[in-house]
Amino acid sequence: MTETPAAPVRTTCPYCGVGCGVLAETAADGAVRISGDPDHPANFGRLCSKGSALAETVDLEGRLLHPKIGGRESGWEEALDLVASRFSETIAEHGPDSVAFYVSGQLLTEDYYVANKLMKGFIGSANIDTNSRLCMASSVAGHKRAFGEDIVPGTYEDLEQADLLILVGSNLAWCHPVLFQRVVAARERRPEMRIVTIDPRRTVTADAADSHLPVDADGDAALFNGLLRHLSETGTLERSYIARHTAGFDEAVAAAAEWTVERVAEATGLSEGTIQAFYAAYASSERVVTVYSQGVNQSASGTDKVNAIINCHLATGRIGRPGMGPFSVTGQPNAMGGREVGGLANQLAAHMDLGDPVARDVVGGFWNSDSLPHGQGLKAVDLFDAVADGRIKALWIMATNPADSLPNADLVTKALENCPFVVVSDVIEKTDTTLHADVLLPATAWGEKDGTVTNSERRISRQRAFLKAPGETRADWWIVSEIARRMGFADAFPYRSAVEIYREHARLSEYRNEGARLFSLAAHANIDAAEYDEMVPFQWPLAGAEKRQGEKRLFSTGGFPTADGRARLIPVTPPAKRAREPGLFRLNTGRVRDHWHTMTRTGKSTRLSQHIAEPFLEIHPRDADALGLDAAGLARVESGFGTAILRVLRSDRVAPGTVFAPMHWTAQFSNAGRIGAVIKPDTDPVSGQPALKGTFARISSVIPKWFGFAVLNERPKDVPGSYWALATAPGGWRLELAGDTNPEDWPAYARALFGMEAGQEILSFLDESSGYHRFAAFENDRLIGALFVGPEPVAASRNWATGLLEADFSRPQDRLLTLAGRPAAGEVEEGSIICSCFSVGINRIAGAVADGRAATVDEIGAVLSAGSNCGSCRGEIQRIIDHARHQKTG
Ligand SMILES: Nc1nc2c(c(=O)[nH]1)N[C@H]1C(S)=C(S)[C@@H](COP(=O)(O)OP(=O)(O)OC[C@H]3O[C@@H](n4cnc5c(=O)[nH]c(N)nc54)[C@H](O)[C@@H]3O)O[C@H]1N2
Ligand SMILES: Nc1nc2c(c(=O)[nH]1)N[C@H]1C(S)=C(S)[C@@H](COP(=O)(O)OP(=O)(O)OC[C@H]3O[C@@H](n4cnc5c(=O)[nH]c(N)nc54)[C@H](O)[C@@H]3O)O[C@H]1N2
Ligand code: SF4
Ligand SMILES: [Mo]
Repeated sequence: MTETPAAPVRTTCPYCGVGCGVLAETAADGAVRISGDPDHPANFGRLCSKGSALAETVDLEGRLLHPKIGGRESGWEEALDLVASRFSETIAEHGPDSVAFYVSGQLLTEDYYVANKLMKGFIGSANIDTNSRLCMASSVAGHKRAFGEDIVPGTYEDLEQADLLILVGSNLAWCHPVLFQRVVAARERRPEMRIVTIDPRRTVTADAADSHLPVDADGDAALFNGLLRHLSETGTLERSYIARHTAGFDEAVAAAAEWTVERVAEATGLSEGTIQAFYAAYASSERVVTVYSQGVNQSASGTDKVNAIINCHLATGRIGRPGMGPFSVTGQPNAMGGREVGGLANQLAAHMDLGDPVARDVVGGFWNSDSLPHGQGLKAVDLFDAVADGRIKALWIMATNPADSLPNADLVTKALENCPFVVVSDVIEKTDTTLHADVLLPATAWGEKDGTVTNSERRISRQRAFLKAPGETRADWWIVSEIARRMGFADAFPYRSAVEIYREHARLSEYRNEGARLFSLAAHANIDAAEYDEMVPFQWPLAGAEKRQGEKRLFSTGGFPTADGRARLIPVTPPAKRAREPGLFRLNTGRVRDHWHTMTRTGKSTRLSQHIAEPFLEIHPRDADALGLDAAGLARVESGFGTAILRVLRSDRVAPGTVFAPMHWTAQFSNAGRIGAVIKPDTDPVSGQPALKGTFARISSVIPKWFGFAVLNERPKDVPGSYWALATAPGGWRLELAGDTNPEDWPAYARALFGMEAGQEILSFLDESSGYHRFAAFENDRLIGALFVGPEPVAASRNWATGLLEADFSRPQDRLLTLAGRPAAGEVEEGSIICSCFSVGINRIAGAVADGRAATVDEIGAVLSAGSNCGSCRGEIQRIIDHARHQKTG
């Protein structure tokens, strides 16, 4: 690693698939400054709340810095030798299919390429699957059925140029915020543009849209089948495109024939008028883009939903032209790169398929190996079943946290416990998955590693290191290559730098590729280290000079990578609607604005942890009343697979009979918030993607003896109680608590929680008759901890209380005030934080509207700064303004 460079380093955000360019500067004292790269074509300088807070996540707190065997630091030699020999022995004894890799769309392309090459090319098994199975598998399968290859035909500009932008199962405002801001800005420039969201839940994205279709869960295939019928009945078809560039039109229309508006209304719960208006808008807008994400993919009918959407674009020829096309937005920063190297268990490499004997011959020839497996490997859910039942005897997990993110996550945890040999490569020492590892391998993290990633629009960008690799951390590709060498495959894994791997990947993309595969990086087949260092973001295909180069859009004039050059329309049979069973709720899961997946990185940022600090269950007030769930009470969610306990959030943004819970909370942050434990492991029959949004669960009220809230200057070692949820806060931690039994000695409980010695001085206010108790302890004019307890959910102001952690307590009278549970008269109580860049809470925003200082989002920005930096909260600010206005007039 070279000296830390002084000039800003151009790199790419490690979070979502928008793939924003980032400028990273490191000051002499090591402080990191992050800003958006104005020259990057994904974001033109913008960053969302997560991207803006990246500097807060690069510290070494909690990092895995040394290889460990059974918890003991072992050094690299011993760890690598052990992993290689255990894998080799297991294969020798039980065959290649007794081992597996489970990898991730958060690996860089170079890391991913070598992992895939080792398993499929040399170990000779296809048992490598990736968390993309949980994320993009249905889109991959749908693309392949329609186009012959896994290709997103369009570009981000299309979303800006569309007259009708349809968002299906996508909470773009929170999950792809910079792309969403580009869309909103485009609509401001072109008011004729319309945004429609299709989501059972009224999201912040739906608030910003021109219309929201609150479709019943999994009504999507019926809705788009009905659209195809409507388009064909009304003659809104592009006959010449259908005739010249597609096959299967008649069959698809025949399958859609029965989907009259009345039937669609039944299947979707939408009114006939709403459906007709949507169909009419689609028919009359030439420029239509349909964006889809996890509400489409993570479903037992996911692949069919994808094809039902694509069918309508093919039938109207609205594909590959400006402002037109189906558009699958990818989740992870390198979901696309992983697909390009073939990381899924049914793929091979460079967009070739394992099932294709020619492809096996091509890739086997290129890798100089005759060990390539013939059949597909196990897909994620099946793979962990095979770990659980002992078929897989050695497992290596890289850059993913399956103990939380897979469905039936308690079974996954058990499988890891029982597996004879588990290796985990991660950047964080303690996760719910690393806890079960026999060997831990420390990887370099974002900011320390070099390589490439591909975003949703086929754009490849560099991630570049700007920090020294700490401790003994090593690049993921280095770790895999070292193991491969030790397993006897040294010739095939000679890599000393990322560029060598990228070059090989580029060469394979063009090897024996006579245009049959659109994925090509041929122009980079001889890229050298200097060119790789200077690489600017580009879109593939990047075939040779005379061939297809950096095309923004594909397929406007056909040219599909199928045997006959035609796309396929796929007949779709929507799933039968499941009748509601009494007592069962449909559990929908997904994301919140400021957290990333299992929170190993965003959970470090106090700014990001303020927006939503606790796992919650969003439930309609009518259902909540029927179940006796009070606001801010606790609810138990049970499915027969597992249980979670979550804070009740009463809200009419979810439909009666349905509930929503975030996917992010793990056992590291809450004792009962792991929603993955509750999820039924149903999968899409075509793609194998789990239906993570459709488990039926029972909900009941949890009535503890006491509720508590605490702020602490240090992370508590052990939290006694039946419920807890922990989040970082400025100057320390905040902790939500509940218990089924009252501690015998409350002051002793508080001391233990604060990490104090028995008998150390503690301020307390005890009211045995009411059960309301308060405690605070200080050291050197600083608060160590404050605890508020009561028989009902604690009303103490959270922001005021967390603010105490950084306050000066040199005056004794201030110490007593901490027991009040709220700010002194005259101080503003923020309420929950909306703008995480400037820590502005809901009460201050509503206050500025109420007293007439601001009436628009921009005016709020002018008076309070809120929403004026990254802009991720602008939708929520608009909602607060609308609500405040409504209250004034109503
Ligand atoms: N803040 C944040 N952003 C992220 C991530 C993150 O962890 N945090 N993760 C990234 C990743 S990996 C991914 S994959 C993306 C995911 O991005 P999105 O797919 O936008 O996010 P989700 O919240 O998983 O789900 C989207 C919506 O699908 C809806 N939905 C559920 N069932 C149905 C249905 O049957 N039909 C329809 N039409 N909609 C339905 C849900 O109500 C939800 O609002 O986000 C990426 N961006
Ligand atoms: N219920 C429910 N479950 C879901 C979803 C849902 O919507 N609902 N969504 C699914 C989707 S779309 C996704 S993508 C998955 C995501 O789920 P996961 O992939 O399990 O989640 P992450 O927290 O992103 O895990 C990444 C891990 O890699 C580590 N890491 C980070 N950088 C590096 C690196 O450079 N090298 C290595 N070796 N490790 C690194 C992190 O510390 C972390 O432990 O969750 C899925 N699970
Ligand atoms: S939208 Fe946000 S999370 Fe996604 S790449 Fe851009 S800055 Fe990162
Ligand atoms: Mo994802």
